[in-house]
Amino acid sequence: REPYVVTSKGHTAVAINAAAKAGEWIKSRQGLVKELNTKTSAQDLVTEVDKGVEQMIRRLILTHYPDHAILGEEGVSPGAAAATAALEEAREHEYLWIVDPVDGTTNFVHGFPFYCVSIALVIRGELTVGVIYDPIRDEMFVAEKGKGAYMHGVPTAVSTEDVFGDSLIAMGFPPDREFAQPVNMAGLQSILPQIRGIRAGGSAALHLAYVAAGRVDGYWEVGLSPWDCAAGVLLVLESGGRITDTLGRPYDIGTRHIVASNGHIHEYLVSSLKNAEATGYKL
Ligand code: 2AM
Ligand code: CA
Ligand code: CA
Ligand code: CA
Repeated sequence: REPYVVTSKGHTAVAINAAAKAGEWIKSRQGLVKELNTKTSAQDLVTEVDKGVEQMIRRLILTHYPDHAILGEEGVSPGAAAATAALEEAREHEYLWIVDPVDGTTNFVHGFPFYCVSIALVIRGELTVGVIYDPIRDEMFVAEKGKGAYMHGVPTAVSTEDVFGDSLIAMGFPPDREFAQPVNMAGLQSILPQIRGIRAGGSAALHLAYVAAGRVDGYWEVGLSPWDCAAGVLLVLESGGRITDTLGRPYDIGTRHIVASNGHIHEYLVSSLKNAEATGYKL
């Protein structure tokens, strides 16, 4: 395929260019990681690539918009509490960029080719731009509030599937096992028997992009942070889909437990998760 050509302007162009440059760098470093460290647990990984790429994206954004705020995963202390506190501070800013330099670090480390760069812009509390770039497939997903969502200039649309039994659903297993594992096991037990299949690729952002593009019919995951979801949420909404938390309540930038779908099968997912022995977690 031809390289992605930036036809957008302003904020969106800056986000696309940053995601493209970051993605190229990440791909060039696959298999060459020098510093592999852990954060909250042995499953929660970070490399010099995550940190370096985040710095690069910061520089690119600040070159254009020196007074904008940037909330990036690797600029925040590990763990859910620190993420929530950082968001509370960050959301005061009029222009807030939310950056996940590598979404799918475990995949990147293992050479499993399913990871992406995720960049969102929130203006006065409203999700305005969302860009997700998959450097392996060279797929650039772009959403602009009120203007739709595109992949390489072609509009993306959620699937039209309205039969839960014929649905392909994605989910995620975040590394915080103590918290997420009981929820995931119960959710899986409730949902898998009702549907066509489950996929768990290990990148929250890319799964959201796949809901937007109609490649899966729905997706759920608990224990996420703003940088995992923000860009993908706008992609899904601008592609005609629906986003709530796992109890069916409206999405907010601080929502950690997320359900995304084409809209048609949304209630099946939410009610299955409610029915699961999955209600022990705090929203
Ligand atoms: P990451 O690769 O950017 O860290 C996998 O199910 C998803 O969970 C990925 O999107 C991954 O993002 C995210 N994730 C990674 N560490 C996490 C953590 N400590 N808590 C919650 N989610 C995490
Ligand atoms: Ca991480
Ligand atoms: Ca992430
Ligand atoms: Ca990350």
